[in-house]
Amino acid sequence: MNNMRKFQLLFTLLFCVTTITHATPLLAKKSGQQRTYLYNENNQMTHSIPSSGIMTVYTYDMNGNVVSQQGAIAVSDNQFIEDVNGDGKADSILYYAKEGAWYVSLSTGTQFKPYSKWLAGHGIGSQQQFIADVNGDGKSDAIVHFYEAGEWYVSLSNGSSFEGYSLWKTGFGSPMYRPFIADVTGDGRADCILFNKEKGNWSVAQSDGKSFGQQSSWLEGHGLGSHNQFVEDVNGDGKADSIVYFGESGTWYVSLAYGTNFGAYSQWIEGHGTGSHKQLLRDVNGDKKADSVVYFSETGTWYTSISDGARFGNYSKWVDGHGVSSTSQLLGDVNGDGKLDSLVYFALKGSWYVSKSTGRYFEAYSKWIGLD
Ligand SMILES: [Ca+2]
Ligand SMILES: [Ca+2]
Ligand SMILES: [Ca+2]
Ligand SMILES: [Ca+2]
Repeated sequence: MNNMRKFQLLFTLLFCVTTITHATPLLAKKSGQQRTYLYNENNQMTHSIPSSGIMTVYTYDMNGNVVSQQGAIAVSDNQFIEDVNGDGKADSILYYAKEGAWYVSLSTGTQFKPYSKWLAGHGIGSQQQFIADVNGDGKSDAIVHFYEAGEWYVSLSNGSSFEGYSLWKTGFGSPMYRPFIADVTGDGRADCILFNKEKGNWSVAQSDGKSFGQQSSWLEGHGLGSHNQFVEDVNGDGKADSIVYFGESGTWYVSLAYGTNFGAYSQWIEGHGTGSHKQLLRDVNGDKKADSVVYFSETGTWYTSISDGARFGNYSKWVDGHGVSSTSQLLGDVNGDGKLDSLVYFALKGSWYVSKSTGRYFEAYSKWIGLD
C-alpha cells in the first residue's frame, strides 16, 4: 500500500468517526459493504436496529462525499394503508408504540413520499390501533383502544396532521373482546364494534361524529370458535357486515348489516384459504363489495374470491411471489382507482412493495418507499 493510499484510508476512517459522532451518516459504505446506522428522535445513532426510529440512509464515496440519500423508517409496531388526507389515494401510516407516535407517508399515486410525524403521545399502552374515518369528512382518523378500561380515544385527521386526541367512549371493551372500527350504519362515520370470542356476540356503539354512543347488541352466536373475523361491506349497500372465517375448512360465514342489527348468518364459500397465513377482506375489483383474499407466506401467493353480493365466487390466483418473508400484508387503494391494491411491508428495511389491482389480478410489484 503506498503512502497516498494509506493517507486516503486514514482520512476516510477519521471522517467516519467524526461524522458518526455528529450523527449524520446512517449508512456508510466500508470496504464496499453498506453499514447501517440508525438515527432516532433524540439524535442518537446506533449500529443495531432499534425498536423504533427514523432511518435515513447515506451512501458515501471513498472521499467521504454523499453520493445518495434515502429516507425510511424502520421497525414500526403497527402499519396501515388508508387515506388520511382525503385525496382518494391510500397513504402509509406507521405507529410506534413506545412513543405513541404516528408517521404518515402520503401516496402520490405512483409512490410514497418521505414520512412525517403527524402526532406523538397518542396510544401509549393501548392494545389496538385503527385508522378509519369516524367523523365522515373523508379523511381517516387515528383511534386507539384500551381493553381493560374499555376506552376509545380518537385523534381526528385535518389532512396534514392528527389533532389532539379525546376520549370518545369508555367502559366498552375487555380482553375477551376483539375490537373493530367500521361503518355498520352506513352514514359515512365509522362505528366501534366488539366481538365476544367466547360467545360469538357482536355489539355496536355508533359514531355521531363526536363520540361513540350507547352500545347495543347486534347479533348473538355468530362466529363462536372462528379463527378470524371481519367487519366489511360485502354486499355494497354502504353498511359494513360481520364475517367470520374458519381455518380448517376455509369456510366464510356472512351476516349482513341492517342498520340496527346484523341478520342471520349464511355460508358464502368453503375451501377458500385453508392453510393460509393471512386473510383479508376488502374490495379489490372496484364494485364496492368487499372480496375475500388469502395469502400464503412461503410462496407469496394471493388468492381472491370475488363477492357478488350474495356469495363469494370461485377463488383464483391473483399474484405469485409477492411478499415472501414480509412482515405484514395489507390491501389499500394507493392509486385511487377504486380497486384495492396489495401491499407488503418489510419492517427491518421500512420498505413497502405495491402490487396494483387490475380488477382481475395483481400486477408485478414495485417498491414505493424504503430500502431495497
Ligand atoms: Ca375523519
Ligand atoms: Ca353491507
Ligand atoms: Ca368487489
Ligand atoms: Ca388501486
